[in-house]
Amino acid sequence: MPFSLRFVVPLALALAAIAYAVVPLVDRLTFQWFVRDLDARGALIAQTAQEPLAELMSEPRVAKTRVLRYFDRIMQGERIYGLGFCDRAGKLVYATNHFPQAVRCPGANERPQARSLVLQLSDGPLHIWTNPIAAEGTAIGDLLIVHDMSFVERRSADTKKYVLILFAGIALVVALITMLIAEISWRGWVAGVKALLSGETLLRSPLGLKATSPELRPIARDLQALVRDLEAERHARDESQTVWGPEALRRILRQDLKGDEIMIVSNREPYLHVRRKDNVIEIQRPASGLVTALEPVMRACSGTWIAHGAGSADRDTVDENDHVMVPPERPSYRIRRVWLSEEEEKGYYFGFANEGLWPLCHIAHTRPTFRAPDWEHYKNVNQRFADVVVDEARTEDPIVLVQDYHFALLPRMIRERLPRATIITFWHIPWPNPEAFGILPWREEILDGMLGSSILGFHTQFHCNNFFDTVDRYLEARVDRETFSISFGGNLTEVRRYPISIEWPPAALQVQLPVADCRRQVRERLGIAPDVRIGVGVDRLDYTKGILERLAAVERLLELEPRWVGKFSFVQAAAPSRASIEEYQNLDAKVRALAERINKRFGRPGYLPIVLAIEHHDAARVYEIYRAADLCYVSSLHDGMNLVAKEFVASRDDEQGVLMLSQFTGAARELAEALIVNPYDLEQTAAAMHLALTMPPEEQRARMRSMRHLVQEFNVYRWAGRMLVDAARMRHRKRVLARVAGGARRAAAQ
Ligand code: ADQ
Repeated sequence: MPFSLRFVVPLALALAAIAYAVVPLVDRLTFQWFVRDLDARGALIAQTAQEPLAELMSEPRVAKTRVLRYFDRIMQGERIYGLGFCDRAGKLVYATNHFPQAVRCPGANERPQARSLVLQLSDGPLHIWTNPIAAEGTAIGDLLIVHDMSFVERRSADTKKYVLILFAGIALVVALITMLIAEISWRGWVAGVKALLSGETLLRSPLGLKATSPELRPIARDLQALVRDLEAERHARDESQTVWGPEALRRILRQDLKGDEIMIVSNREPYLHVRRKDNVIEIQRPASGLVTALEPVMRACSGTWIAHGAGSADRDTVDENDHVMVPPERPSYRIRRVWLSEEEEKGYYFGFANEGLWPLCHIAHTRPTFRAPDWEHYKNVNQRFADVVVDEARTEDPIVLVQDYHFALLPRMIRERLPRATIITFWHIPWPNPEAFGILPWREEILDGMLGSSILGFHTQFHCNNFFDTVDRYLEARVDRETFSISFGGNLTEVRRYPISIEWPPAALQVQLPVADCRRQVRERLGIAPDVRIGVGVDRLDYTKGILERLAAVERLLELEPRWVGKFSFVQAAAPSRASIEEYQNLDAKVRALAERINKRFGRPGYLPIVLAIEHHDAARVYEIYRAADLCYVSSLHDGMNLVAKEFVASRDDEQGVLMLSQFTGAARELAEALIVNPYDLEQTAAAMHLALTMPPEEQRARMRSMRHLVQEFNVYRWAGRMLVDAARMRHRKRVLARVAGGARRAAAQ
């Protein structure tokens, strides 16, 4: 049955039944009204006729003709059928012409009283009003007033007709209004479900019924809560039972994402082709946690990794579509290289990303520099990458993993071209508070760009909360801290915490010698005597890492505890980074100068308190340094996570060594057994260094064991896996709701 008839047919039947019941009732009522009306008229006529009749009747010889003339006068103008007068003996003594025979006088014994009677005759009903007439207080007879009631029948038939017409009219109007409301409600419902499917209105109402009647909302809420509960339950069960490794990622791809297309966008590529001086092309793999985490995903799904082609031989190794298959030993996925001119790289990467957004997001007291031309480059490069994503996408709804602050605008740009894509953006650095972020001249654009994402990830809940506050402050968006989501411009973004980690077991650990050998080798290489204890710091040479504060803490230790002079050296391995930026050049100079000053002050022949190794080391060498250390100090002034802390823990399979960790790192929220310090507080950090150097081996073991357990369990595969599972959950929910909406639509059309 068509949708609208479902409302109209029962309505019409109900109204017909009511009309059927109402018409006889109306008929009876109108008849009674007329009878009462005629009674009143009869009484009035009788009252008027009382005196003249009494007078006429009191004459000794009543002249019949006078009585009848009087009767005729009464009948004029009134709808009276006949008049008669009965004497007390019950005999009709005077009657007008046509006075019906059937009308009888009251009996002689009846008490004189006014009354009415309806007589049903063959040619219609008659109303008879009998009214006693008195002369000087004595009843002398009864006046009979007969009204023809056939007009009542005619009027009753008319009334029936009008009642039926009225009901038909009401039925029509109600049906039209019902159909109209049903149509509007239905459209609203469909729009609501559609909005839900796009994920937009999760925040507006549970099922996103922004244009829908509120009655449907509880159903929507229940449906959504059910889907969410089932997902959460399965999710929690799966996550706790999973052994997180590359195989777990492959299983998620196979089972949950079932061959969905996956793309990664990052500034850095997972493999660079570099031309050596001897003209041989070499493949380099940047030591980055991100590559470690995402490569198994790419290998398993044969996806596409889009990145800036920065290697000197990158152009020589791609095909005509700028693709190169990797990994070289067993090609299973492709890199799509994006070429940037020197000017573009300067503006987008060094300029806006690293001189603007990087210091903006890190509270390290280095002022950001914002230049309009850099911003233009940033926008253009983001647009270039968006074009490439669209160009590479083989499906309408790929999963796109956007990495880091280089691509804040990209999610929105992709969303505009591929509205059904699942875009997961991960922000690897901190998110500042709204005041700090507010100085960015293009803050709304950056937030808008990021909110094109389906899921936006940060390392800590603190950064998520800062992001919520910032959006709340600067955009007209709906922020829901209960469901951790933001609704903006018709798009819903879930904001989630995904603490990044390292692979477990780390590949670099497989090639390590025993700890004692590592210590010996490092000492030999760096010229540190066997009886000198070793502290290490491993970082990119970046002002956010607190390297100056770290060296100053060593100096303070040597001042406060002179017994460590000659007995403690701090090795600072620092990989040069972003060296074309002035701030980084200054830092390099400052670090070298400070180390030199401390070494001059406390150094002696054969002993340097600070040993600088400012160069890039391969991962095996970094792990060797970790294993040689008595303590590792991570002193970041602000850090999204900090993988060095986790690498140090992972490297110590001997369960020895102490981690000193800045409270301003994301890692400090997970590695509670580290010595958590404020890197700005030199007294405190010097004291912690002393504590670390004197910590009994059992305590070191207990702390290290607990941290190792945590890093093992919360490794980088879990980080990537949780994002993929959330993407799968989101896609699954959309499909379920699409099916529900489709089912409802089909049911309505039947
Ligand atoms: P980074 O700022 O680069 O990362 P971090 O997490 O510490 O900081 O990672 C540094 C990596 O570089 C480590 O893997 C380390 O081994 C390596 N490294 C450091 N010094 C090196 C050297 N001299 N030679 C060779 N390798 C060296 C950003 C954010 C972090 C976040 C990561 C991952 O700033 O907060 O943890 O992304 O999301």
